[in-house]
Amino acid sequence: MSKIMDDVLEDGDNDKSQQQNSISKEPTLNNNGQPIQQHLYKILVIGDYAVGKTSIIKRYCTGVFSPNYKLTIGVDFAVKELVWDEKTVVSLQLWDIAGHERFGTMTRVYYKYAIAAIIVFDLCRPATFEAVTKWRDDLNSKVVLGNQEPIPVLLLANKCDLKSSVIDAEMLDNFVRENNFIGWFATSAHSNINIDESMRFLTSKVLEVAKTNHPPKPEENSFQLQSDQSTTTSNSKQNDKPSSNSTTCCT
Ligand SMILES: Nc1nc2c(ncn2[C@@H]2O[C@H](COP(=O)(O)OP(=O)(O)OP(=O)(O)O)[C@@H](O)[C@H]2O)c(=O)[nH]1
Ligand SMILES: [Mg+2]
Repeated sequence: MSKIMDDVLEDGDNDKSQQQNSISKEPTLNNNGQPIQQHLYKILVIGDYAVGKTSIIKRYCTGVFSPNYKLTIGVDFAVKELVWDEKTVVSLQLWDIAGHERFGTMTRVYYKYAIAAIIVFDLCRPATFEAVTKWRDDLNSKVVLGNQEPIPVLLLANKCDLKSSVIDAEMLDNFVRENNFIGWFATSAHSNINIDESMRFLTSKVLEVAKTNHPPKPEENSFQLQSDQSTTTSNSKQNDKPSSNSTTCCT
């Protein structure tokens, strides 16, 4: 078991669960001699099995897509480092929670310290959309921001590359509004549609939340991740260009 899981499990259910995991590391200086703030945020990626959570994370972090389905067991991690602007570097810890975990007892432990979440469904499997509210309710019952508000959640309608996918934009607009999601994107991990765009949008919301939500001190909430998924760095301005066949989004 990884060190992070040891730490999380040891921590149990104490009141630190109210804290978020935005930390600032030692400031370094940019080329203009200005301090660079480095932030670390824990983001959950949840939704039914086989909707494409792992594929989205892999596409975002490594640029790779695999057509083979290898189900996630328990939880996996990946970290993406974004040069947000000349004074800000953001590391997103993406927690890839197995779809089979919804009824598992571990989700409360996995959700701790998260500052935001992504719920993914499969545009070709209506049942996975019906499960979205259940994932959302489960999330809200297990993690909240420091001010007791729900954490921001983005909805991803994945596999929009498939001919059998059905996108009802008006319905999704209404759904996210009524259910308090921060927005939705039609995505394809396969064809790299709206992956960078959706993550960038989520990051902007996370930065807003972190500003107003009194992030805890680093020593209270510092994680070391150990995962088979590599950490990657990108410059948000360079790498978050719209995909060539960008499709619907609503924020
Ligand atoms: N066509 C298409 N296939 C996709 C897309 N995203 C994922 N897949 C395929 O869908 C299957 C499931 O993808 P995963 O990423 O493993 O799904 P998951 O949500 O992580 O599943 P669990 O780990 O079981 O919770 C795999 O065969 C992927 O290749 C997509 O955008 N388009
Ligand atoms: Mg998976």
